[in-house]
Amino acid sequence: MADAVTFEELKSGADRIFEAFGREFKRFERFVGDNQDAFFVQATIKELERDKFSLADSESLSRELSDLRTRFTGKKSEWAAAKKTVGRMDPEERGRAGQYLLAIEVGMTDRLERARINLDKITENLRTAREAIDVTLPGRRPRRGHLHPITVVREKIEDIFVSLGYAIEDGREIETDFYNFDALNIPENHPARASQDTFYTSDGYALRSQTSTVQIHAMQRRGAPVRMIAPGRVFRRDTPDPTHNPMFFQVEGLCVDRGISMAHLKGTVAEFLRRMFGEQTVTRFRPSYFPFTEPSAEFDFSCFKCGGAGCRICKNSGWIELGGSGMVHPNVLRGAGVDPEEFSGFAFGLGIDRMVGLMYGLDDIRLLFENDARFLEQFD
Ligand code: FA5
Repeated sequence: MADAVTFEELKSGADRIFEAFGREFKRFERFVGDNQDAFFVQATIKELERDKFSLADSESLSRELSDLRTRFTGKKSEWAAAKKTVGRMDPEERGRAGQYLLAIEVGMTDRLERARINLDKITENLRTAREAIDVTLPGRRPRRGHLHPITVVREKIEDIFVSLGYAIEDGREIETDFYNFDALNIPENHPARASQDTFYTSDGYALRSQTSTVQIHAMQRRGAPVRMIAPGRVFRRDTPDPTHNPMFFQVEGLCVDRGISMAHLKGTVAEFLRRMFGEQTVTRFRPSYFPFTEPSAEFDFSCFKCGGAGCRICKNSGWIELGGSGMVHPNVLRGAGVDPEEFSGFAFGLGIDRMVGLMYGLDDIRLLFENDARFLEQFD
């Protein structure tokens, strides 16, 4: 059995704890007040506002107050230990000791509780004040977004072709080798696969390297005749530079019907470019090669800036290269279920990003995908 404790010993221990409490509680004293009194809370808030006391201050004080309560009156506190010593006192002293301790304890808990209630009210008030809306203030104007320049140009292209009677097809960005290459007359080991090398998934799919894949889907689904354009994202293993991105946008066009000839192709592309860049625009075709068209041609248009005289945009040539085109190869028609004896068609494809670059005078198309608001906001 531990040594007996005298009343004097217990009293001096309790007094010491109470004094320590008094020192630490000093900073909360101003919150004690009379907890029934709303005026006290309002007056204290006014006073606190003068001291630039914020909601965050009030919240952190509440936490500190709760810590103080635990430290001084909690189960593991020195105070709780002191109370236990009453049991080790002479039974005759216990009553006096109990009363003494109770008086001090009430002195602590009563002040802690009043300060807590008032601090809670103050926190609540400050929170309401912060969330209050001053209806007399002018409204904050919402910032309106705007379309990305690629979307603006894509929509313009779509409008023109819709007015020429074309449907708009949504392609898929992940394709099988069949749609990306085989169906476009690019068998395995054909050198054209290398120039359009793309990204592959581990389970045999590829990110499409051109929108020409949609030609096949469109013919398989709609049969012939068909007239459609397919704008969309394509991917290539190209190293980024001012005119190349590994991800960019193309628009594919396809027209299949009875008796379609190269003349229809030239007329359609020329009309599209006139509507896009103005009546005076001249188009030219140069022989080229694509595995899925025969004959094939690349097309250029007269520079919209200098009208063909030569300038920085057209690199003094007077012409701007835009895309590839040709008559759909009979193998492609056949592979997509269209009889090449009955139908013929033309197709063309162009890159939107470079067109946007030319139209907006960008010297680097990589800027289009850097997501820098300072750059994009210029196209509002
Ligand atoms: C093609 O992709 C063919 N599918 C076009 C076609 C369609 C021919 C239908 C015949 C019939 P080409 O690889 O040349 O062609 O690409 C077309 C356009 O995409 C280019 O003129 C260029 O504007 C754009 N382009 C190509 N690579 C990039 C790149 N890395 N970054 C940005 N634009 C690119």
